[in-house]
Amino acid sequence: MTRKITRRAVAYVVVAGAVAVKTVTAGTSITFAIEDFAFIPVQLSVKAGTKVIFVNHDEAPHSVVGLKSEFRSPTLNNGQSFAITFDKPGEIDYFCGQHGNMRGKVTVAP
Ligand SMILES: [Cu+2]
Repeated sequence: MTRKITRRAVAYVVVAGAVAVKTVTAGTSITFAIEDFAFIPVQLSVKAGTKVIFVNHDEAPHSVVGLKSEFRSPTLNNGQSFAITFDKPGEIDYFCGQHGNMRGKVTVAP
């Protein structure tokens, strides 16, 4: 007897250790948490045109800065958010302006 498995999800999350990769479809938005001095998920693959919203859940202030100065958020205090739409395909590494060891990466697919 065979069993057919149908996957209908348009978004999926793969968690391997501390790395979570999330893929979302175009024209949508996705919210990221900044929590315990980390970006969650730390890696993201999106279709071009996806809006990404970063929300700081920590008491400490954080920010989101493109490694090659692609973008820079203002300082985000607890509960504040920053939204950016990724239109151009490519890989964007980013970090926290207050804590340089906080890193994340977005891959933008065409
Ligand atoms: Cu930070």
